[in-house]
Amino acid sequence: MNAPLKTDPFDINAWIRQEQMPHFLCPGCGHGIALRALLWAIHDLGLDKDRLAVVSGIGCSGRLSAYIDANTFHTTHGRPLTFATGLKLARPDLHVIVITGDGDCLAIGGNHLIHAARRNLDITCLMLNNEIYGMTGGQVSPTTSEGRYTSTTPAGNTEPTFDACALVAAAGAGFVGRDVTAQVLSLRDLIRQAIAHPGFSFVEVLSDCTEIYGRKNDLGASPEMMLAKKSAMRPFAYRNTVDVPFRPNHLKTGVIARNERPEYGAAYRAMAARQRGEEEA
Ligand SMILES: Cc1ncc(C[n+]2csc(CCOP(=O)(O)OP(=O)(O)O)c2C)c(N)n1
Ligand code: SF4
Repeated sequence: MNAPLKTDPFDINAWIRQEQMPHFLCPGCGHGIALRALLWAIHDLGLDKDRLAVVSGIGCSGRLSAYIDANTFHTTHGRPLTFATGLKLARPDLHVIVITGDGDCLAIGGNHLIHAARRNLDITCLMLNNEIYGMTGGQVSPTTSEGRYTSTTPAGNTEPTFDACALVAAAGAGFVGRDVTAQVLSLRDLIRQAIAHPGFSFVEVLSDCTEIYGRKNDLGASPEMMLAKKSAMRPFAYRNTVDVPFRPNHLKTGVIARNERPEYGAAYRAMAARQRGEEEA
């Protein structure tokens, strides 16, 4: 996708289903900022609403697809990548974007994530990492930081966290990046690059669940939570280096990995054409 970026101003209302307002997010929830960054990136790339499909799972993050004025599919918990895979294979002309949470994507849906990355089908996956199951009352997730309190770790989490970007890069994803909601412009630019990448692209958005995670851990209000993450970042692009754990205080952001590999849909269609005897001489 090499078309020039649009220069007219971004108006979020042009991309929001007004009849779905007011939204259900708690005040200060980072997911709203992530939605803005995504829609801004979509605007800048000049995507056609009729050719855009947004697929989400279940969670506060999963709810976001309902607000987007395009083709949207609010699917089942942990399975948005499977729905998106079928959709993209059947309709390669669509831009398919998945919105998922850390629970949706890495716990119940972890297996699907690994195989989506391995196949390298041209889908963009936006994982909103707020370190908790927000929607269901604050249970521990695979990205909950060690020591943090959740409703299922009342004495503090003792499990190590998943580095989702390292996992997805190792599985072969074409494009992997991470950014934080405190930096909406660089997050927008990263999402733009991810959508433009012809292969499986994965963006981890460091989001905040102010109402449950923030309160349980006495982390302050939304601005304090965002600034704490921002101050723990190393804000420059890392290329193919996923060697250092990103916590504590080592939040790598920007483009983390690129793997130039064949895109699965094109390879699949070429194989199907050969089977039909349409192979080139
Ligand atoms: C098969 C299935 N198991 C469990 C649930 C309950 N459930 C709904 S959302 C959710 C967790 C959501 O957490 P996350 O994906 O991190 O999203 P967040 O709400 O934090 O944005 C769970 C366990 C479900 N809906 N379906
Ligand atoms: S419960 Fe947490 S993740 Fe869900 S809307 Fe509220 S602040 Fe956001």
